[in-house]
Amino acid sequence: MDLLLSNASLVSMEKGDQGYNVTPNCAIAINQGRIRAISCSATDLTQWQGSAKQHINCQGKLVTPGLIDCHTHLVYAGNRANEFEMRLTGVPYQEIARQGGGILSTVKATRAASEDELVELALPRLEGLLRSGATQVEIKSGYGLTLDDELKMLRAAKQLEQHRRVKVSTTLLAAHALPPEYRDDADSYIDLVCQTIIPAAAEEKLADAVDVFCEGIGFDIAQTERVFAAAKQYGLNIKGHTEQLSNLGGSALAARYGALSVDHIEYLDAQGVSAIADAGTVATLLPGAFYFLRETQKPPIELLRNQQVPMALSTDLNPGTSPFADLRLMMNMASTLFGLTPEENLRGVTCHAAKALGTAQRTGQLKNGYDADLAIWNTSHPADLSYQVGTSLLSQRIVDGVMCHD
Ligand code: DI6
Ligand code: FE
Repeated sequence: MDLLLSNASLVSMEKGDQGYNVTPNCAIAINQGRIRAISCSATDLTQWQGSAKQHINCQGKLVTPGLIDCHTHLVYAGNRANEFEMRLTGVPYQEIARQGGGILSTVKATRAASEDELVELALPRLEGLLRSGATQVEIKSGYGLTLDDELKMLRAAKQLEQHRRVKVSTTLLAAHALPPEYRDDADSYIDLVCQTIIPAAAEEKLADAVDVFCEGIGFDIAQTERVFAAAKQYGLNIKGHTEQLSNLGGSALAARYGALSVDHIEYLDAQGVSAIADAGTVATLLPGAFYFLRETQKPPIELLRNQQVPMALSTDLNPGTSPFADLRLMMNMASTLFGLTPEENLRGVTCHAAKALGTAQRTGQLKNGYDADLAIWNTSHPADLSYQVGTSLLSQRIVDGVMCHD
C-alpha cells in the first residue's frame, strides 16, 4: 500500500447519501493512485499499518473528495480591468461586446500569445483554484477562434498538468464568439467549427467535450445545433453556455443531444428544467458571473430541486464576467446569492461536478476503486467550506494518491 490516511473525519459524497454523513476515525488505503479500501474500524487500521509505505494521521480533520471546478476559461492572455471600470460608469456588458471589447479583446491578446506564454499566464489562476482545494479543473478554449489558436489554447490547458498536480479536462468552445474576420457571416464560421476545428480537436485528442455560447451575443439555436451534431459525430461530449442572459431554448436543445451539463441557466424556465431533468443533464451554477454582472435573474433553484436535477457549482473563471480563482468563494456565493445549502455546495463541487465532466465513475466521491483525489481540511465541519472565505482552510491536497506540496 502506497499511502494510508488514518483518523480522518470522512465525507465521501457517495451517490445516494443524504446529509454529509461525517464519519469519524476513518482510514483510507491508497495504492497506485486509487482508493483500495476505506474502513472506520480500529482493527482494520491496525492490520493495514504494517503494509503502508507512507502514513498520515489526519488528527480528526475533515477529508473530502478533492474539489472539482467543472467550468473555467482560465487559459487566456490580456487584461480587462478597463472594462470593469467602464461597466461601473454604466456601460453594459453586451454593449462593450458590441463595441469590439469583451470576449473579442481577449481573443486579440490570446491570438498574439504563444502556447508557453498562455501556460505562464494561466498558472497563477490555476494556483488560486488549487489553494481552494481543487484537484480537477475543466478548461475551455474559446479565445482563439481560428483552428490554430483554438488548438493552441487546448494544448496549453493540457500542458498545465505537467506543471502542477491537477487533472485537467478540456472543452472546445470555438463557438464562443464570432471572430471579426467572419463578421456578418456566422454560418460560415460555424462551417469552419464543424468541418475543420471539431474534427482536428477530436483527431488530436485535445478535447473531451464541445461547448457553445448559445445567446443573442453568441450563436443562435440553429447554429448551436449544428455544433452539437458535429460534436456527436466525432464522439465528443456536449456542454452548453445556455440561458445566461436570455431564454433561447439552448438548454432543452442541449438536453436533446444528451449534454453532460448546461451552464449559467439564470433564464431557464420550467420546460427547460423538465428537459434537462429527463435527459440526466447536470445544471451548472456560476454565481461568480451572476455577481460580477450584477445580474438580478436567479437560476430556477426550486424547480431544479423539485425535479432532482444534480446541481454543479463552478467559478466560470474568465477575464470578462468572473475573474475569481477561488472555488470556496463560489460556495459562499451560491449560498448567499442563490440560497443553496452548504451541503448542496459541497455536492456541487464534488460528485455533481464530476458528472458534469463525464468522470463520475472515477472522481468526485471517496470510494473503493475511485481515483485517490482528496482534500484534507483544517476543520471538522463541512459547512465551514462554504462559510469562511479567504482563510487557508486547506491542509493538504492529494491527487492520484500523491501528496501535493503547494
Ligand atoms: N459566458 C460568460 O460568462 C463568459 N463566456 C460566456 O460565454 C464570458 C467570457 C468573457 O467575457 O471573456
Ligand atoms: Fe463560461
